[in-house]
Amino acid sequence: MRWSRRAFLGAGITTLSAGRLLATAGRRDYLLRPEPVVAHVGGVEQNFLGFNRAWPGPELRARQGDGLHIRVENGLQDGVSVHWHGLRLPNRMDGVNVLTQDVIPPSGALDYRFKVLDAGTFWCHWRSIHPAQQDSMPTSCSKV
Ligand SMILES: [Cu+2]
Repeated sequence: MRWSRRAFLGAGITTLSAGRLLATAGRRDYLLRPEPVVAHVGGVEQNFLGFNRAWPGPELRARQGDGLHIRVENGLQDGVSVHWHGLRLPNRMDGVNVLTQDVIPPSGALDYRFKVLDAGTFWCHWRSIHPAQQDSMPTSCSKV
């Protein structure tokens, strides 16, 4: 099922703020918007690949056994996907563009849905269709 923004909100899920946890027992819903971010690290202004206007990106929390639903809205001018590191999840949700999924086109969205099988701290990052952009800017996103 493809979710439009209207349908997503109409389903009774209210976005409190971008990237903030929307609590429902046994299910965690998040909204991520990949975007370039300028941040200061060690007093130096640098370009990063962030989420929701932040670097590092928001912490996504879930309990082992929870279902995670992460809607990714692409506001970039390029296709994008989100790659999850260390999480056991369906291959089609792994976010390696072209290899395990198609990119999310500009202005498009994709719902990543998977069950959290493992406890721990993991990270994710967005992948652009332009490898040079990925290589030049650190990315972030985390889940505990
Ligand atoms: Cu990766």
